[in-house]
Amino acid sequence: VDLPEPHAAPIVPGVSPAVADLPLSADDSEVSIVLPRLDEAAAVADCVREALAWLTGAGVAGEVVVADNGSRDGSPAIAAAAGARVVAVATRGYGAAVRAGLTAARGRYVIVADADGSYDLSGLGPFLDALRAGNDLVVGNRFAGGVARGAMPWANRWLGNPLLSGLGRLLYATPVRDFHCGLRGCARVAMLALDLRSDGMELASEMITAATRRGLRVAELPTTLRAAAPGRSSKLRPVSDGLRHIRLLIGRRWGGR
Ligand SMILES: Nc1nc2c(ncn2[C@@H]2O[C@H](COP(=O)(O)OP(=O)(O)OP(=O)(O)O)[C@@H](O)[C@H]2O)c(=O)[nH]1
Ligand SMILES: [Mg+2]
Repeated sequence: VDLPEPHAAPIVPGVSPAVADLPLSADDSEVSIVLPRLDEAAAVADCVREALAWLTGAGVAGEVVVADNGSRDGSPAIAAAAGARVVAVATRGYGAAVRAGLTAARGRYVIVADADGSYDLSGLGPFLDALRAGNDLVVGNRFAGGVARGAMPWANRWLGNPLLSGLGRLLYATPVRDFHCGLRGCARVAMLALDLRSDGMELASEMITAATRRGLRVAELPTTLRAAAPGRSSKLRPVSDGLRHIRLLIGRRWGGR
């Protein structure tokens, strides 16, 4: 749906040119790959290794940061052994973990990905290219890139995501068509300047709505979704998380921050 820009006058201009021009200090990274993670012992080591291998192979100065709030399955130690910097987060929830990861990250750019094995972390080049080109937020689109058989429950694929992403596109002028994609890149200082507040899964929507309202440069990229690692359990609670997304989309359109 193409509607007029809801907030024609950006509250803050996009910061992308300045971000791309900032010099990197010696101990800085260009890219921090942030993995929010709760009890992903089955998958996290492979995710960390895959991300580190991509950094090395692509010749990119970077790090892998795992943001964990209270995993009880030993996955913090597993992630650290695989080479990640593990950040302990006091507040529960996906959003709290991503926000803490953004704060702790040292990279000019941050690429956020689920730590459940569902995203291909060996092919992050297009995300980095899009960020280097000056986009402030680049969100994956799994429907454009391909969803492997069994990787997404039927109700999420055909009901929840289309309804919520459709509502998001109705209310906000955005190129994003997959509001809940867990693979997304951003310019770190631009994202921090948005002062995101969500603690739960609705942070995925808040990143898009806040960036749009502030006039940042937002883009999307096709991305594939693999089946998550066997043996892990989903953290998504479709009904309550869906309602949190709806409340955020509507609340931020007509008021609030
Ligand atoms: N730190 C932290 N991470 C979380 C929390 N909830 C979810 N995560 C992580 O956020 C990512 C997304 O959660 P998933 O359970 O994969 O949610 P989803 O991708 O919407 O649903 P699936 O279809 O089951 O994969 C995973 O890496 C989780 O480990 C949380 O409360 N704290
Ligand atoms: Mg997942």
